[in-house]
Amino acid sequence: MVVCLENTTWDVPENWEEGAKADLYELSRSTKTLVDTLTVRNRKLTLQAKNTPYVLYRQGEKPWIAGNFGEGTPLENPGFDTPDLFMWHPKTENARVETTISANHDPRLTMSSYGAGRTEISQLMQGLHGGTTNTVYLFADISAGAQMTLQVSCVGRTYAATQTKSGLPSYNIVKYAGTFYQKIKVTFDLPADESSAMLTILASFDTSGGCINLDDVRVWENETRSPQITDPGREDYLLYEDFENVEQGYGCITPAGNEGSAWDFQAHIAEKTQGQFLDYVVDGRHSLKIDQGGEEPQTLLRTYPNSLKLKPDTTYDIAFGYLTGVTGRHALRVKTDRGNIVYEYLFADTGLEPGTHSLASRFISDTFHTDGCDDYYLSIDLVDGSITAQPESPEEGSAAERTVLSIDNVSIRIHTED
Ligand SMILES: [Ca+2]
Ligand SMILES: [Ca+2]
Repeated sequence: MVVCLENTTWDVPENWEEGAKADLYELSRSTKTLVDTLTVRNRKLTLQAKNTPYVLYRQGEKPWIAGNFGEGTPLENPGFDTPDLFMWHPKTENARVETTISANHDPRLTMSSYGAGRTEISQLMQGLHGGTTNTVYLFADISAGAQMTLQVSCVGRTYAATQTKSGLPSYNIVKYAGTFYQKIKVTFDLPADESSAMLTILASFDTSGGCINLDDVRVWENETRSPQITDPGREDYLLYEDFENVEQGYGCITPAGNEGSAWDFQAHIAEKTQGQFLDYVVDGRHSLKIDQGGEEPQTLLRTYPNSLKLKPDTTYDIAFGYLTGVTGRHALRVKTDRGNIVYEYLFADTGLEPGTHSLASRFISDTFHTDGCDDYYLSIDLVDGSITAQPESPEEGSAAERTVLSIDNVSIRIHTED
């Protein structure tokens, strides 16, 4: 690509003979347009000034044009790579919807307003598989004064998630580490005879106006079906995660970003497969495994207000399963940033599963009561990084293999007296 500021002469590759022709294409956001054919003179090509990006091909070569964004997925243009938004059917009321370019040169969608207003885009997700559970998610940076709803409608049932500005930087995935982009997701069930569902993204702005930048709308078919907190009979649940069907990230729990990074190299979704010598799965096929996790006491993983919001002065039931080969290194806590800890469980060595090389699983059910705060979160903390699995025991696996923590089946629900 060449940006011409004035008449510019360029040397051509050695295998371009005198008199060879080159097609000059002008570039725009979405296409390349043939505007001239140039001739090699004295091993050089000269372009006329126009302060425009161009690309040159040998005459007759077909230019490669990126297009059909989203091909093979249920959505067209899900990353807003082309400025055309006709496939998203935009509607606006005293607001704007357009594609803009981020500081990292990534096209994204921007919804904005100078005062009270609303806007929405919608697209039919097609080619879905009937009888499956799917998750649609995106990443959005929502300003004060703005509110965003992600909504899926399918055969008379509507699934929705609404969010406002995030007060915490996110370390959910590397691309958005340290920014205020938050993941917003909706999980929905598709009836057996359906292959499509309507996705709508709505933004509304109060009288102060505001702005929402969003990108990377993704649709992901779950491998199995995890219980959802929206399921009938689970109305008391605020959180449930079995890590069996997790889109990009770690589900309801995200890295706390202490090092200013996404920290994802120290946690991952562990999988149990046939023939494994040892595995780190607590229950089912997948669990969240946390490797050694540094030296200093710190919060390694936590929930965010968009995945868990607890009320003051309320009793909750908490349950989780885990395995570890070390006692006193990690804790699960429910707390606030001001150090108000209303629940703490210190993980303890679960020992080996008899007859195997894998650590045994332990399941905990407990109750806690919140006090006057409204910013509680669930966290996995490194309590004492100097504690490792001891003694070194080859027949039980090395200390490093056992200085780990896997968690699973994490749930919080409002306590009811039986
Ligand atoms: Ca994009
Ligand atoms: Ca699991």
